Amino acid sequence: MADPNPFIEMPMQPTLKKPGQLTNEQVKQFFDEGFLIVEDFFSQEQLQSCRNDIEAMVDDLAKKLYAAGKIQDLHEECGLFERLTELDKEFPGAAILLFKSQKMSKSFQNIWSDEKMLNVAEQILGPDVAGHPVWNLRPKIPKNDIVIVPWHQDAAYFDTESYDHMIFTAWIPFLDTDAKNGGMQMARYGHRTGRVGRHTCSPGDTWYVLLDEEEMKNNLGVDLEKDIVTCKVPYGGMLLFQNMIPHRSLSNTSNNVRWSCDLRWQSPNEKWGFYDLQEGILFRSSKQPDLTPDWQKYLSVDRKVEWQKRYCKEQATVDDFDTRVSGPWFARWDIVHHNRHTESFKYDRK
Ligand SMILES: O=C(O)CCC(=O)C(=O)O
Repeated sequence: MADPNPFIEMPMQPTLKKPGQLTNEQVKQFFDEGFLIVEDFFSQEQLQSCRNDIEAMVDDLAKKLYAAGKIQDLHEECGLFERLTELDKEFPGAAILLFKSQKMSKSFQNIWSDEKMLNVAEQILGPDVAGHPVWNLRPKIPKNDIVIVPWHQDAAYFDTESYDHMIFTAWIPFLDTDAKNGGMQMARYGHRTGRVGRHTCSPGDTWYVLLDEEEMKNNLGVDLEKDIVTCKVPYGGMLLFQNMIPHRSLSNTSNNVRWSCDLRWQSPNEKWGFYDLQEGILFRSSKQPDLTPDWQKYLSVDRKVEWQKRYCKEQATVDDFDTRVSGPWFARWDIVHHNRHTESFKYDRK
């Protein structure tokens, strides 16, 4: 008998629901369509703490740029949704520096290991749940091509050893999101084959991989007329999606920075698929009901520093203001468009 397809087979659901758990219909939709929008999930306090931490990160960056003489104004009068845009006008690439230097602060640790969130993770993964090492805080500044993430499957960024199991993401916005402010689009049912389509690198002036629409149609069975769904995800909610579902983010035509984070989980019994850069963190174990996550171990590795060290030519790792990004995915897919990011790539796999 063929192995069950982990991307479409819904695991047994608990009869007694734990706090925050999804209805069986919602879980079914997640497995059927490859994604699910969940509204009113996080508390105002949880999200406000994240917003405060993001403000502190932007403030740190502004002070660094100012101290180095890269900007003439700290733009302290601007709020969370404007300040980074102003910094980026004075120092193009400030948003990339923020993306490269982000640290997982306490408020982000809290939502990653949130009780309700892990209860949902159990519905998707079973009783053993780990945080996957790939997470991002995304500063999507307005009208800037560098923060438009093109069609891709998350699996394309990971090592092939991760292709046989579910890694799911919660994409959590820090404001209401829609088609106008750089919200997300999903290619419904594109996960069902369990295949990873052929991606290429790297469109425009970006470091992203790209999945062609023809490839989505011909290899992954996406109906481009019917199955492209623009997701409105309100503040307080989240978009759940899988590592095999093709998705992208749209252009931000608003005047606000679209802040969001993407956090991931998988079974700790599977490979991380993160090129041995960093392991995940165990959150729930059927064998250790009183488990406490080992944050010290997890936080002892800064994956973005590690991957820049390993995959970026020397100059890019020594300059704090270098806005190039390089990563292992450049070795995985054909580079059909060269730019400063692909040129900074060094192949030095351990
Ligand atoms: O937030 C975005 O703009 C893109 C997010 C994304 O593609 C991802 O989390 O895989």
